[in-house]
Amino acid sequence: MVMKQQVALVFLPSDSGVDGARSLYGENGASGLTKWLDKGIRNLIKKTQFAIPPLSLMILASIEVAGVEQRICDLRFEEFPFDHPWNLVGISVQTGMAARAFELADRLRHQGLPVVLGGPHVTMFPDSCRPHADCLVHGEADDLWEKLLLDLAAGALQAEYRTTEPPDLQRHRPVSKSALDSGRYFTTNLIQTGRGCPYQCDFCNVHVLNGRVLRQRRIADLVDEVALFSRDDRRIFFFVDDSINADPQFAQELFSRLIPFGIRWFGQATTTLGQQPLLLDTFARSGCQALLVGIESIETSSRNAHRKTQNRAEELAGNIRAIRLRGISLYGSFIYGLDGDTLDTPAAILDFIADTRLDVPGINTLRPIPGTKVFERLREEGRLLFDPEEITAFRYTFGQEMLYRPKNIPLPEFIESYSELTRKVFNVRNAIKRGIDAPGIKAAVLFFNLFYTHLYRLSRNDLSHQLETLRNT
Ligand code: B12
Ligand code: SF4
Repeated sequence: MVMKQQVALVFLPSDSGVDGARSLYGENGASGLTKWLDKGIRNLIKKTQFAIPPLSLMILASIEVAGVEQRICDLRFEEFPFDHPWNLVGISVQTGMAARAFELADRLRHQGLPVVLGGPHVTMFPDSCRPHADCLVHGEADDLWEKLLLDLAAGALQAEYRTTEPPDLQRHRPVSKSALDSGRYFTTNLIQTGRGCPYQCDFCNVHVLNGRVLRQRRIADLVDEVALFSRDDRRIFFFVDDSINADPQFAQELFSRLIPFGIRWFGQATTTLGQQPLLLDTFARSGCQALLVGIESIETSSRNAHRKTQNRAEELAGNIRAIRLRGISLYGSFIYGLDGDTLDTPAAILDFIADTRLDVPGINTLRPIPGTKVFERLREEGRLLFDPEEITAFRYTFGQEMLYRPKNIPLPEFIESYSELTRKVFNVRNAIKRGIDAPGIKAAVLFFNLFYTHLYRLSRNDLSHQLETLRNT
C-alpha cells in the first residue's frame, strides 16, 4: 500500500487579539479571590479565544487531492504532534501570531520537515516570512492550495505560489468539516458569503488583503452549505463577512431563502441596516440574534480623518435603536483616541451608550496594524511609541498599553481618561442592566459584559504601568 502524503494545517494562539491584556501573561499583583479568579479567566481566555475554528484552514482542508491526507492542528487546544510522520506542515500566519509561527516553522525545518506559510501576514509581509519557510503562498489560497498539493504529490514543490487574480468565488467549493474536532468549538457553522471591501478605512487592511471589489459566492451554493451544516450541527451560525449587508439586494435574497431552515445566526454589519427596513425584517426572521457593528467614532472629524465614510455620525443612534427594536442585540465597537478626538469624547461616548442602550460596547484604542495607512501615517508623523521595523512585536488587543501618541491629547491625560471611561462603561451593575435590557440572547449579553468588566480591569493595569513609566522617564 502506498502511504498518503501527510499534511498538517496549523492554527496558532495569538499573543494578541481576543486573548486580552499583557497582564494575562504574568502575575498582576492581585491576591486572594481576585488572584484565583484572574488565573481561571486568564486560562479560559487564552485557550478559547471565542473557540471558533479557522475558516481558512477548513477551506484548505476541504480540497481533495489523490494521495494526500490533511489534518487541522489547532494549537489553542493541542501541542503540535511532532511524532507524526508529516510530509508538509502549513501554518496560517496573522500578524499578531507571526513571531510564534516563525518559531514553530524554524523548529520543524530544523527537524527536516518542509514548511509552507500562508495567510494575511504572508500576503502583507512576504519578506519577513521567507527566511522561515520552504514555500510561501501569497493571498487567497483557494485555488493555489490544490496546485501546491498536486506538486507535493508529484515531489515538485515550488518556493512561491501566487496568482494575479483572486479566486473566482462563483465556482462551487464545498466546505467539509471532517478535518475538525468539532466538540472543541463554540460552533463550527462558519460561512463567508463574499470577500473584498469597497471602503478604505485607514486602520483596516481588508481592502488590501481581499481587494476593493466585493466578490460574492453563488446564493444557491450558500443555501446548500447552510442546509448541509445545519444537518450535523444545530449550533449558531457565524457569517464572517466584514459587512453582511454590504450588498443589500444580495443579502435580502440570501436571508429570505434561509428563513425556512430555522437557524440562529450572528454576523458583522454596518449600522445602515437600521435604514433598510425590509432587510432588517428579513434578518430578524431568518434567525439573526446579534450583530457586531463598527461604530468606531461618533465624532465626524475623527471619521473623516480616518476615512470611515460608509455611514454618517448623526444617523448612528437612530439606526442602532431601529435594529434593537427588531430584537437584534448589538455589539458596538468604538475607538477612542482617533485624530479628531478630544478629552470631551469620553463623555460623548458615555451619553451615546446610555442613549442607544447598546448591548455590548467595545471601547478600544487604535491598534495601528502594520501595513495599514494609519500605521504608515503615524510612522511618518513620528507618533508610534515602538520601533516600526519590528512588525511582529506589535500587539493588537482591545486596550492594553498605548502604541502611539494621540493627536490632540497628551499621552498621560489620554491614558487617564481612557481608563476612567472603561471603568464607567464596564462594571457589574452595568453588566446586569445590559443583560436585562438586551432585546435577545440576554444571558450572552450578560456574560460578555461581565467578561469585559474583568478584561478591561486587566487592561487598566497595563495602562497604569505605562503611565508610571512615562512619568518616570
Ligand atoms: C472572523 C474574523 C475573526 C474572528 C475569528 C478568527 C478565527 N479564529 O478564525 C475573531 C472575532 C475571533 C477575530 C479575532 C481577531 N482578528 Co480577525 N478577522 C476575522 C475576519 C473578519 C474573517 C476571517 C476569515 O475567516 N476569513 C475567511 C478566510 C477564508 O480568509 P483568510 O483567513 O484570509 O484565509 C485565506 C488566506 O489568507 C489564505 N490562508 C490563510 N491561512 C493560510 C494558511 C496556509 C498554509 C495557506 C497556504 C494559506 C492560508 O488562504 C485562505 C483562503 O483563501 C478577518 C477579515 C477578513 N476579511 O478575512 C479578520 C482578520 C483576519 N482579523 C484580524 C485581526 C487583527 C484580529 C484580532 C487580532 C483582532 C483583535 N484586535 O482582537 C483577533 C485575533 C485573534 C485570533 N487568534 O484569531 C486581521 C488580521 C490582520 C493581519 N495582518 O494579520 C483581519 C484580516 C482583519 C483586518 N482588519 O485586517 N477575527
Ligand atoms: S473597517 Fe470594514 S468597511 Fe472599513 S475598510 Fe475594513 S472591512 Fe471595509
